[in-house]
Amino acid sequence: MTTTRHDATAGSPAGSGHPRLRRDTAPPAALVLNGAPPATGIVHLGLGNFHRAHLSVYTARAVAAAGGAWGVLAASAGGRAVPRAMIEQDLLYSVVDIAPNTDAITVPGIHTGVLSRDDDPARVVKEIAAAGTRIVSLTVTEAGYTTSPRTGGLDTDAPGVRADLAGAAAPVTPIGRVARGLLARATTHGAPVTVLSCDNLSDNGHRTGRLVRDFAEHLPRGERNRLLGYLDASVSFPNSMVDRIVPATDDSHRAMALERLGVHDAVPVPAEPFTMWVLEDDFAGGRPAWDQVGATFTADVAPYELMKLRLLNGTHSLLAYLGALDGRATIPEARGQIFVETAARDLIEREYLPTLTLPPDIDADTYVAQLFSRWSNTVLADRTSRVGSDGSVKLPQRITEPVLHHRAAGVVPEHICLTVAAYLACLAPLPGFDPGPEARAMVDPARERLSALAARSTSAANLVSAVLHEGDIFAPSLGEDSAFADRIAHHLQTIVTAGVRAAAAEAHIASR
Ligand code: CS2
Repeated sequence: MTTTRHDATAGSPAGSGHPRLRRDTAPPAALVLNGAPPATGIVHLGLGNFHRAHLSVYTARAVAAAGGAWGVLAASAGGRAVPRAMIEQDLLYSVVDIAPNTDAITVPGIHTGVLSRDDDPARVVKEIAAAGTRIVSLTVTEAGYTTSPRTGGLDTDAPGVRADLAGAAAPVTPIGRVARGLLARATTHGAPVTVLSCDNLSDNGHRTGRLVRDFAEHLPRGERNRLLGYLDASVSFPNSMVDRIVPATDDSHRAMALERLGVHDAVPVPAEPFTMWVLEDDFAGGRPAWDQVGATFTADVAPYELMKLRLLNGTHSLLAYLGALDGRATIPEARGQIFVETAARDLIEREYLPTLTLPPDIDADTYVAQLFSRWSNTVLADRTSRVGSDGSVKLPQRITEPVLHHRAAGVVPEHICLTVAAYLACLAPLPGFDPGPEARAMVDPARERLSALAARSTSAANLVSAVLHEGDIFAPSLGEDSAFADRIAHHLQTIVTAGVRAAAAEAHIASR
């Protein structure tokens, strides 16, 4: 991928001739932690841009404010370029706030190590098992949880899960790594630890706990009992809601970082200034003072999670697919089309809000107005192809419960059906239909499967039925509902024959 080439440490156009970002070249005003980071207390899985702009920033600020041995050692699930560049930069990188009239830049300085594919694959298990580790956090995306859409539990048919269960010394799946790391803790010292999911899954902490337990259940009896006993006694899985829009890095962000820092950062992270984190305060091994630096602790995270998953993420999917089909490369361009804005407002007001009980401190109008303004950030230019990627694992999180809610009342949620239809138009184009370059740029673990289903489908109705029954994407309960399937097929057919604007106009009228 081109990003890999541009992420490489050498030869980046923005950096030529400038000193690199390091501890002794970082401008003190940007550096959150001035000294070396504290000892590792957090082992983090997933070194993507979201982690680098969220947990890392909160943790650096919390340690700067209140201390604590909460350095972060992060294992990359992706390419080698980011870990390599961070190593060349004393484990530093910058977070570039991007919005009109902002020139803030932050260098969190909290990492104590980064692991990449080149490192000993057993190392991450050892790090999770280290006595100093008190939190294992995850940003591995929805796809990283190896969940079966049929059962909602661990997908024990997935090849990676099977290999990890078979006792590979170096597990590859995030759940395998966490489970084997916890088993090693149980076997060696048994000190308490928290597993903290920071991904957009409903009930993310408890769900992660369930997946780790499923893994334990499939281990040989001795290991199974040891791990289950340790999970019961000493491991917590708090829920958390995470929020910050963080696009992928390109050369324009390197140029901005250079301008603001005065030194060259090969791997800066662009991010909107907005940031939010709501957590359950259930940390078996203690935690950084995140509460002192803007995170909210509450006994019930669910209302925040569901609000964010539906209003932000669910609507984001609609913006991405309608926008891509209309030839819009970015979310602000998509959101700027009146037909897209109308569909997004209908979806929020008529289909998502009625399924929610908002948290007591949130005013719906204010929250929604803020979303539209965040989606209008033209300088951030978040891409429709980023948000539209991995729909097969994102959409079930965003739409399943709302669909069941409306179907129980005999209502067909038009704009959720439109979202699914637009997703299928992008990822499973029927023979002869070209969804355009933005749709083609979307990546999805189900792309091949969906293309095969599309290739043998003779109509939109045929394809929708195949996806709902054999696609292994949506919960079986959605496949049994013919009214839901018919409406998706209707919108898909309209998109293919008359275009996405016509389909959105129909959805608008039908939902009145
Ligand atoms: C987006 C999220 O990728 C997506 O589907 O909806 O990455 C979104 O930008 C973040 O959840 C914002 O917190």
